[in-house]
Amino acid sequence: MTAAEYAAGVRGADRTILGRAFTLVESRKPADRAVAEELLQLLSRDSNHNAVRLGVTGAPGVGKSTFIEALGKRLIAQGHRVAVLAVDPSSEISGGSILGDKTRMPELSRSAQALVRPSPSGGALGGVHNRTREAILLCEAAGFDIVIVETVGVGQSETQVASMTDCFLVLIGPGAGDHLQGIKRGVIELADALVVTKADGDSASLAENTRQEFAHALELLHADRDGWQPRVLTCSSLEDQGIAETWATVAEHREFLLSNNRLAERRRQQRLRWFHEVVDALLRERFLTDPTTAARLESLAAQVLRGELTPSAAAQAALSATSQA
Ligand SMILES: Nc1nc2c(ncn2[C@@H]2O[C@H](COP(=O)(O)OP(=O)(O)OP(=O)(O)O)[C@@H](O)[C@H]2O)c(=O)[nH]1
Ligand SMILES: [Mg+2]
Repeated sequence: MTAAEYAAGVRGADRTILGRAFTLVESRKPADRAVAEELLQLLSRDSNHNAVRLGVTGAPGVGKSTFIEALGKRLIAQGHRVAVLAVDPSSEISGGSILGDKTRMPELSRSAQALVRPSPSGGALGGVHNRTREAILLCEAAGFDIVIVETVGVGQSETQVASMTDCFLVLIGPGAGDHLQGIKRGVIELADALVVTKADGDSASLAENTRQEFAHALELLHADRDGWQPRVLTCSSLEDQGIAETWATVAEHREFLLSNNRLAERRRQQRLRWFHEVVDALLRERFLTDPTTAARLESLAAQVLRGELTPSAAAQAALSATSQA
């Protein structure tokens, strides 16, 4: 299939072609990459980039998928088309998947107005480059007006997801305030809103306490991003409480970003970061896949192990050997 044929299918929201387009942009084969770049170039020229790009992160089991299912159902009932991309950083770390079938969002997965897709992260070389941004563009071109990126709080994945979305939600469990120090400060600083999950049954009052603790902690942090004061809410995805309020906060945040062109500026900066990340990934790829480099790295590593060279001297030697090549 040519890039133009892919583009037509994606624009027409043809599920089969859309699925193949996702596979295409994830492919590492040089021939696929060429078609993928042409496709992305075609789509970026004309497609609708006004979709709400929402990032959702939180510790394993905090309730991300259940929350997205509840929110997504509400949004499609209002006439939206919702795409969910689940980034699995464990594929980078373990080579396997810890999300497994836990990305299940049964109703959204069945709905014609929604799309749920796992998005691989990292690569064979352990690089940070993934194809989630490309997947977001495909979803937008296919007419999804809300794109939700779910990631579990492992490794660098939250920072990456925050750098490709307009609004970043951090979900926290009831009682998480007891280990406030244990929650990565950097992640809290990225949050446009914190949502305490499972505010129901026996956990309802604990969730409210946690909300207050985090609201207080945010005040102390003076954590505002471009003048936006992050909100702290509670929700119960099982009882459909606080979901509408959370969406109202996302909408309010969007209005805020649209005023003074902040959304456009944020996306400009994201495109620049994207460019630098790809340059970085390509350099690594080119360097590490070169066969002579591989042999050279192996012998330098042996010298480091024997204590004959310091790690940094060996690294310098590895790089200077390539630049001479
Ligand atoms: N009581 C209660 N339980 C919930 C709620 N939301 C999720 N859960 C439960 O919490 C568990 C984990 O929910 P998930 O939605 O799979 O959590 P997750 O954050 O997506 O998990 P990972 O993808 O594995 O990181 C499940 O047993 C859910 O039923 C809620 O609002 N109230
Ligand atoms: Mg999940």
